[in-house]
Amino acid sequence: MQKRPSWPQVSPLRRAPAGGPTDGSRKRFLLAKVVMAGDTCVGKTCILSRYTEKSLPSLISTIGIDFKVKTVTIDDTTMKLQIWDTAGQERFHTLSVSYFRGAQGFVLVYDITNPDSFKNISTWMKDIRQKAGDEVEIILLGNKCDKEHKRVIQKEKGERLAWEYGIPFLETSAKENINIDNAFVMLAKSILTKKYSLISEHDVVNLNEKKTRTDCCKL
Ligand SMILES: Nc1nc2c(ncn2[C@@H]2O[C@H](COP(=O)(O)OP(=O)(O)OP(=O)(O)O)[C@@H](O)[C@H]2O)c(=O)[nH]1
Ligand SMILES: [Mg+2]
Repeated sequence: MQKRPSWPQVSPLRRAPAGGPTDGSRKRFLLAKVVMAGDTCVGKTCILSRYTEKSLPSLISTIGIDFKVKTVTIDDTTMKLQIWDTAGQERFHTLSVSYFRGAQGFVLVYDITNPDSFKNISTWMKDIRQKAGDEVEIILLGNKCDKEHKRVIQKEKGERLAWEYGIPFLETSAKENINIDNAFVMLAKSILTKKYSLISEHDVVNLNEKKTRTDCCKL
């Protein structure tokens, strides 16, 4: 049986460097859990690999689960994205959705040349809502936009579906490196914006906590 990987050795609580910045500004560090979701073969692993390693992986369908860590800086906040790459094959479905819990963001992918992968987006959305709640940030990606000659899902259909769900949408190509960085930066910004109220004044943030001030902070 496939052994679950352990969580990466990064604490959800991150502190600004000792002494802090000398210009009076406060640097912030956040850790966010992001999950790649969507049918098998839509290109989740290729998208993640293109983003984190600037290359495509040797081609093998994901077995079980894997993760990568990528740091992204947005304004004065450094975000460490812990990105989980789930397997889209039906036989891994239970395992894959079990990793949805506790995520702050999802990259939900279909393949513009595969109508079933587009149809199944509604099922993935239900899984996300059920396991991760209504407050998570999601971006919808129509991948393989380099394969225009094989396109069956028009861009407008993807845009309309995303609009119905109230989430952002991009067409991407992991192969041609189109909109890959954009997608993750957009998602990271949405996570940051949503959680912004938790951050003010503090340089220690746990995105999973409802409050950031503890009793020891009271005068
Ligand atoms: N033309 C083209 N092919 C792509 C692109 N992204 C992925 N592929 C191809 O699609 C196939 C599946 O890619 P994967 O990244 O393994 O798909 P996956 O969604 O991770 O699949 P599972 O791990 O089984 O869930 C591979 O043959 C890739 O080369 C893309 O942007 N354009
Ligand atoms: Mg994969």
